[in-house]
Amino acid sequence: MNYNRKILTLDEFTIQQLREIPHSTGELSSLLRDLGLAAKRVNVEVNKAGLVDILGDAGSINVQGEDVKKLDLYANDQFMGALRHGISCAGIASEELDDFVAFDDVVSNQSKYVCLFDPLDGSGNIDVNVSIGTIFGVYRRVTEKGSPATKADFLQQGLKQVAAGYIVYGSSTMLVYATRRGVNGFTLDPSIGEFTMSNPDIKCPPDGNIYSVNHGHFFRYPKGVQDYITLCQKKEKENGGPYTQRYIGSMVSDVHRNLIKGGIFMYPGTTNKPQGKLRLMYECNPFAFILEVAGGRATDGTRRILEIEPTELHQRSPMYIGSRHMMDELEDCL
Ligand code: P6P
Repeated sequence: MNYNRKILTLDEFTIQQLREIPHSTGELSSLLRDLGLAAKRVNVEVNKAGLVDILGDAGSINVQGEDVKKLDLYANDQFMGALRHGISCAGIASEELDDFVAFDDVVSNQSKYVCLFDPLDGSGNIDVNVSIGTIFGVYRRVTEKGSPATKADFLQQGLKQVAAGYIVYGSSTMLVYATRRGVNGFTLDPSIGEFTMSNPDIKCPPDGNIYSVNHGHFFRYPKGVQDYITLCQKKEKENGGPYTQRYIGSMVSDVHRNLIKGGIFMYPGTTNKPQGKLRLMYECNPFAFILEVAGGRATDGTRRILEIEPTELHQRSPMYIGSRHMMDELEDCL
């Protein structure tokens, strides 16, 4: 009997999950709550980003006499700080930091997990009020507990993720995360300051008619990609209606929309950048994990994203991700 539990908050949900898994230590639930706390703090700053210009640009002193930080760095500090002061994370790697950070204190060295994240992806869109997001992936450390985390704990295949998710700071602020048990979405309710469940058990529609790609690079894409884009422009879907092109230029928003409605997102390699732009460890792997749990697929054009053996923290990868039937169509062209 759920007493007085009309809408589960993120904390209530993670604790409910914890109760359903015997012998669970609760560390993953605790880590997800830490991420939710950081997300709420970042959300406050993102929502007033437009005002910063009035109060002074990044690097200046605001009316409270505080240093105004670039939002990317502010977000990085919030996520790193929340995880460092929690009980579940031995260290982090971030798009904003050259190398990983092992927290190296008694509690953190006993922690089971490490976290990789892009603290504020698409931050160039802030100035024009376009949605942006945070992307994260969580791995069980592979080195012995009791010692500081090492690079080996971070350079793991995406398959090894125990959880992955994102926060989209958009018309509403949503936190979506996946474990092997499913994908669930939570919307921030400002009236209580909690993420509350809004999209239980998200499944990616097996087909769709939305394709997301930057057409400006068309003539620098591989021929197979050009052929697939042309197919989308010419073909009528069996379920009726043409394809439609939607590209926000913010990966979290584009992939979130396609996850919910069905569709395909492509960031291919080009003649001048064969590995594309997106980062494997904290952009491609988390979304690939989420989409596969939701029934979609994600490849680099030849391999499953989650099977790529990483060699560098910041390595890039071409990325094709979305509804499985659309991914099949793309692969026929590739
Ligand atoms: P382009 C944002 O900078 C980002 O990393 C992703 O969020 C987004 O999908 C991509 O770059 C957009 O890149 O080259 O199309 O502007």
